[in-house]
Amino acid sequence: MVPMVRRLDPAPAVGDWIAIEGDEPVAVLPRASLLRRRDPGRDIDQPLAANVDVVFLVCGLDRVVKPGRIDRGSTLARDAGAVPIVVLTKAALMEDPESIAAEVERASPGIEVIITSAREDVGLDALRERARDLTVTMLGESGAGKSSLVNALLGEDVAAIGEVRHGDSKGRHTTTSRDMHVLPTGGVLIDTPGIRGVGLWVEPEAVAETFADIDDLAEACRFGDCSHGSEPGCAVTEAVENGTVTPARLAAWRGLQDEVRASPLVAVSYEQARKDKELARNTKAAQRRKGR
Ligand SMILES: Nc1nc2c(ncn2[C@@H]2O[C@H](COP(=O)(O)OP(=O)(O)OP(=O)(O)O)[C@@H](O)[C@H]2O)c(=O)[nH]1
Ligand SMILES: [Mg+2]
Ligand SMILES: [Zn+2]
Repeated sequence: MVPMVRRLDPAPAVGDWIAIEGDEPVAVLPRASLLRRRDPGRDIDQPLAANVDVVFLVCGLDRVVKPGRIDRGSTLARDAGAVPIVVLTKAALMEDPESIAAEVERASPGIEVIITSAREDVGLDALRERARDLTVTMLGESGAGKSSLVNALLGEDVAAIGEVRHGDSKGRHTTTSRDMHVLPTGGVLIDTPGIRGVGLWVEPEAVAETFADIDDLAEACRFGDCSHGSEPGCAVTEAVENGTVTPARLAAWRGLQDEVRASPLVAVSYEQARKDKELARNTKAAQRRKGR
């Protein structure tokens, strides 16, 4: 470990590569991607991990698996150019984990779901396969079983495991820092503290990728600016009517779209685009004047 004696800009996040001179960190190397969420307290982004290829969205089967959480996590991952994979944990506690997996696949089409149990060694090889030679980070509530997976995948107890509360299965925020572990089977696994909410700080494109099933349909609407309400020739409403898209899925898509469009990041991008345009206009005008 190299101590951060000098303040670096940007501040390094887990997963960053740092240039070192002597034994002093001097720069954060350019990032391929940054997984981030909206800071719970302020209108800025909070980096979660850099250079991530895959995000395991870890959900404990000892509590209700919420499609909304999966869509949000998936959108964060897509924004960072990473592939989201739903990892259902503690399978042995459930009578029929496959039915939950099928429900998740129905509610969020296009996402892979892996059923695991750290204790009974279920699904661990599938996780190792997805992680091979890649950087993987885990996202999930406290008590979901992230650190237990880390230990099971590594085959040794490196991460502390916490108890969950009886009754609601809530965790106690056992993991408090973001730690990297190199897997003996190849790849790097980042354990993270449990997070309750995932506020989105993403480009609208990330929502479109998460909801690719609907987004692709929308291309076929008769009107380019179709609001998928009562317009004739709307491919989205048609898909809801014939059952290809569930009303819940459509509502989830609209909800995240509205949220992202109203977010400060998009406001900043629009403002920047406006300024860029204005600058381009002024530059052109100046060039024309000079040419006269
Ligand atoms: N029965 C069973 N319990 C499990 C399994 N995996 C994890 N648990 C239990 O779930 C609880 C929480 O596990 P952790 O691995 O600490 O959860 P975490 O997601 O790392 O939680 P935070 O660090 O607080 O975010 C512990 O009591 C574990 O023993 C499993 O496969 N089977
Ligand atoms: Mg943990
Ligand atoms: Zn439409």
